Amino acid sequence: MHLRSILPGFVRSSEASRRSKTTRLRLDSLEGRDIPSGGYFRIVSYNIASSSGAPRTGLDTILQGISNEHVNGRTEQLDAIALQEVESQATTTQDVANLLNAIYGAGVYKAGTVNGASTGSGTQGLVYNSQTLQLVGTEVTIGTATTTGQPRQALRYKLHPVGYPSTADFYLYDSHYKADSDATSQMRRQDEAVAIRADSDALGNVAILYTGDFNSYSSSETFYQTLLGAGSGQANDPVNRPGAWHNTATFVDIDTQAPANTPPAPLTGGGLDDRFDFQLNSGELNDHVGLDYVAGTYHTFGNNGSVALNGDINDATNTALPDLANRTTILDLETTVTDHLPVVADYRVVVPPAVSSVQINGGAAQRSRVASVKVDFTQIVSLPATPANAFQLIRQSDNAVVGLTASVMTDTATHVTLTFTGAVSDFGSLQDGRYTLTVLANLVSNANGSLDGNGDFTGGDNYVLASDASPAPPTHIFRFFGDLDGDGDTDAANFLSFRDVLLGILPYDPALDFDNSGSVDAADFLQFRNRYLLGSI
Ligand SMILES: [Ca+2]
Ligand SMILES: [Ca+2]
Ligand SMILES: [Ca+2]
Ligand SMILES: [Ca+2]
Repeated sequence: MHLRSILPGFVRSSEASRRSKTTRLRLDSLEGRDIPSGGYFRIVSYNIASSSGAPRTGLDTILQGISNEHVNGRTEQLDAIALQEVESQATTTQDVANLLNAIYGAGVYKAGTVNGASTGSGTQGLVYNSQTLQLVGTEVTIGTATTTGQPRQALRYKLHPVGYPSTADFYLYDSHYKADSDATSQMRRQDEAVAIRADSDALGNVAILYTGDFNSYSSSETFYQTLLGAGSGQANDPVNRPGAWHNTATFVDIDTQAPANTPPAPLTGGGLDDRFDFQLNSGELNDHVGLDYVAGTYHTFGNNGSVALNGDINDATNTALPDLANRTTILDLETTVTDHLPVVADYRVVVPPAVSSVQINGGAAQRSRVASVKVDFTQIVSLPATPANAFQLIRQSDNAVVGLTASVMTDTATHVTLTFTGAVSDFGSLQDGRYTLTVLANLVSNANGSLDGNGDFTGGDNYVLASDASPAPPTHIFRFFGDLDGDGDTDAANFLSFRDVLLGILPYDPALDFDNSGSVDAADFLQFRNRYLLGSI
């Protein structure tokens, strides 16, 4: 039939609007979430025995090796180094930052500023990657340095992972406990542990790392048990192998001192027989929220247990660091740079799953027939047995609930395509109207937590996409039959397109096939006319 016989005077054509029918593709996506790469942090505790000044030659090669080592399959440029036995922050600690900056770029690594009081062997210090960590607030000294009690003040830092909310912040204590195994020295270690726990318990339930040279001989020592004692600052030992560590073959794989039998003076020799160096953590580093310890990553750099008790770390039997081309250079340097080995562990900010994008109609601009909504998640997620139950699509004008069918596709993340059935749909399309999509946080989760709907890195809140009342630009979910260009109206330009399809000038367009019959015909035209006369939603 001829169009004009259906509705004389209907045609309001112009060549300009005719040209405007160009098909466009549009991806309706959320604003990008600025997630720093990986969210991983590699932290080292290292006594560099340099309290008289500059670090010894080769420390930079060891630190670079720590960054280059694959741990759980990942390399990670060092994020923080808790140093012991530095002269001062302005000298030795800054020297270490400078060594790293010579490798990784000027200004990348920064040093702390506060020196702890000391009765000998210098103070501790912190070097951190300023691109990944910020030092927050004041650096705090803990305890009093005396010749009868705690010999050196501990240092406490608060660090903020760059790009993440403050819920990922953590505290780092850096200690150099009293050395030696006699009863008095043990009591002096306990003095420091008591001071640290008084301070850390007062912080409340926060993420804490207790790092340093603990000079410990056995897990039964009072000071170690004080650190592991109940309370909000309670420490966990990721190694969790209690026993008499000193000079015991079964613990050689976790020993950190001394890496050489006959090192250059004044370094301590005697070979590998002590577990002196630690990174203990609080429960908040194991709670799947904010920053967490990455299980299985805690290790002594260069020691995988292949060196015999009291051996040298560069012994020919050592099989550690197989992925490093300069492994023998590094193992040699570990016998001359200092008399301790670095203790390394990886941490990561736990990012709960979120919605990365929503595609309406596969990204097509048209809102004439809206037959699918695809929800892309940032990660693989668990959904209910009936996945559609995790989604709600509601028409705003009357709160009518759309019947949903969900088809789930999984690759490196979960993708759910929703299609429509029931009373609020017409032949597989949403009915006319504006809609609100909700993804229910309590039904979408994985090991990183439940859905983070608003993208603030804290899970447990629904994702809500409510179509704007005004259609320009129409990035949200609405349907108005005939709106082939998705601008919220069915207007003259849309009519020209419809007419050309109806007359066969343009090929069949399923977006204009109201009843999904396979043809665009008079029945579809009547539906089109109704919307054209209304104009817009
Ligand atoms: Ca945590
Ligand atoms: Ca959230
Ligand atoms: Ca339109
Ligand atoms: Ca039809």
